[in-house]
Amino acid sequence: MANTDYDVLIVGGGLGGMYAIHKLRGMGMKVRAFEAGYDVGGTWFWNRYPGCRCDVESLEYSYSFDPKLEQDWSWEERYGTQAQILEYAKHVADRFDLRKDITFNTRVKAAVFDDKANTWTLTTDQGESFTAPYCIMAAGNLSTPRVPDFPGLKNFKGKTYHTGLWPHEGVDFSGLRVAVIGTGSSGVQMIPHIARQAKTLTVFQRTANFILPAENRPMDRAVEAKHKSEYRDRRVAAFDTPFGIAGYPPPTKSALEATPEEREAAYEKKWQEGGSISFLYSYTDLLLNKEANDTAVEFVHRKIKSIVKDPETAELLCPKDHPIGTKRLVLDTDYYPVFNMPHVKLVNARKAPIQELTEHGLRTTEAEYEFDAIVFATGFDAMTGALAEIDVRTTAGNVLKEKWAGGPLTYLGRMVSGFPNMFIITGPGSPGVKSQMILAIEQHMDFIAGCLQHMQSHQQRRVEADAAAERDWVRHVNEVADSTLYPLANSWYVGANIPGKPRVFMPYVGGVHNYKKRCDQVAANNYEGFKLSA
Ligand code: N01
Repeated sequence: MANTDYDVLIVGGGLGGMYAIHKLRGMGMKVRAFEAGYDVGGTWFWNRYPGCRCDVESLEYSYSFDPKLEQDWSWEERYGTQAQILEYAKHVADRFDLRKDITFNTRVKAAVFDDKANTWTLTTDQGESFTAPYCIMAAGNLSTPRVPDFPGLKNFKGKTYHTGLWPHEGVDFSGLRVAVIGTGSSGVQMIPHIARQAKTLTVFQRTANFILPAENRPMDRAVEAKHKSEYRDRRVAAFDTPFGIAGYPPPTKSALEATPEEREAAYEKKWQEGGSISFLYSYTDLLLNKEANDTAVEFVHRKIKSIVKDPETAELLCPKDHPIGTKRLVLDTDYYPVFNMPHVKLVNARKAPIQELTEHGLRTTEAEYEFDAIVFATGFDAMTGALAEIDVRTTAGNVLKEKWAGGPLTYLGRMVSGFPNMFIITGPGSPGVKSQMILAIEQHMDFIAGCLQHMQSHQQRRVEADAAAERDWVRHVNEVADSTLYPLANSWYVGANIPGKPRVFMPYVGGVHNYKKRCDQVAANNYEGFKLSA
């Protein structure tokens, strides 16, 4: 028998699910969330690899819904560590008593909409079922860790790890011969820490990434006090920016209008400041014009070559196959200097792909290596992976896996036509992953809450994205992406890291400012593009 005590069921107890609980409870709704981990925190609960921290500054990366929470919490560093962000999530859970509405250690396996009753029934891996009128997917965009399907995976006798499933007791690599496969954000953050412990470290790089200095440092309390005194205005101003982060004056000039000397000075200043938004804000057209972008690429190549002493390694570390900023920029502390350490080696896994894992290590097309431990920093089945693991369907015969077989289709990243009463937080087709994620979570959830309130006051019980509105939105998302350089990169934004995944540009890169305006308009026009009915 399904438990029918609830108004809304929520998948996920990360930062999205947590805010959903708080918001809906405030509207008098009965909610239940399901979380696979044993506590809150989502991404920050699972990704405990050494060096893990956020690449958005800690004063920005936090909830805005409670001004007192903003004032009471204090961050230790310019960029929050995984440990402190997890502490923050736990603090929020305690402060707002969120855990009482979360069932932990539980995965949702199936979600079925009853087209006649207008209810969702969620079935968990614990064999329980829950039924409610609405369902909110807050399952995360980078929550399905992926280890490539290397032959021989089971044969390896040493230890294997994935950054997204890191052991909670930590790992001591002292004295070990370690391999790291992958040089995205996770690999780059972790590699300097492992290099400090391991006997030898071999990094398998398939694609060189653009890596900028984070310039992390302990929190300057004067900066923090000023920021806190301006929080309300800054939170509002953030919605007027492309990435949902205020405080960076937008560029006014094309890179091609500047002289080489001016460009050099501008890029150098940004390099010293640290951070990715600041660097991309050097000029107006870095993400729009290849020639403009090339000027920044050339600057970063020179930087790499000035840090890494071995010319062959330095050359290999210079990204050449995608424009800067079209894959998620990586922020580092001590990454490039690692390759000057005698016990660290970089292997070109593009020229010599990994063929198989062996009993004692791995074999590429060129050589065989022996390791005590292999770390997969190989990323996630991004944006659609978490929902693909749930059997989402309706009694009218719609199956989400089938609908999304050619890539995700959504209206505003919020709903999928044919799947009434199911909302997604920071879904594909929204700027979520291209923005300050917590701001996105709050904006999406506030929109959903507004919609539910509207429905309540109009005695409506069913809401669904209109198929034509969905088609138009997907077209718009693609047009915007195609007007930028983003599609030129083989990134997880297009699913390129998952063999066989359809190549579709998934996030909306028109900016938080444009997206927010559009959502506000939709709400003001009685949820235009959504079909609401009794
Ligand atoms: O994953 P990735 P990630 N052989 O997909 C390589 C967020 N995040 O966990 O590029 C060899 O970026 C793959 O190579 P290629 C952030 O949004 C944020 O690092 O596909 N290599 C790539 O180098 C980030 O973008 C933070 O050619 C293989 C790597 O594995 C997102 O999470 C910190 C391979 C995967 O990189 C994902 O980052 C961490 C193979 N068979 C993560 N298969 C911060 O806030 C894959 N690779 C700082």
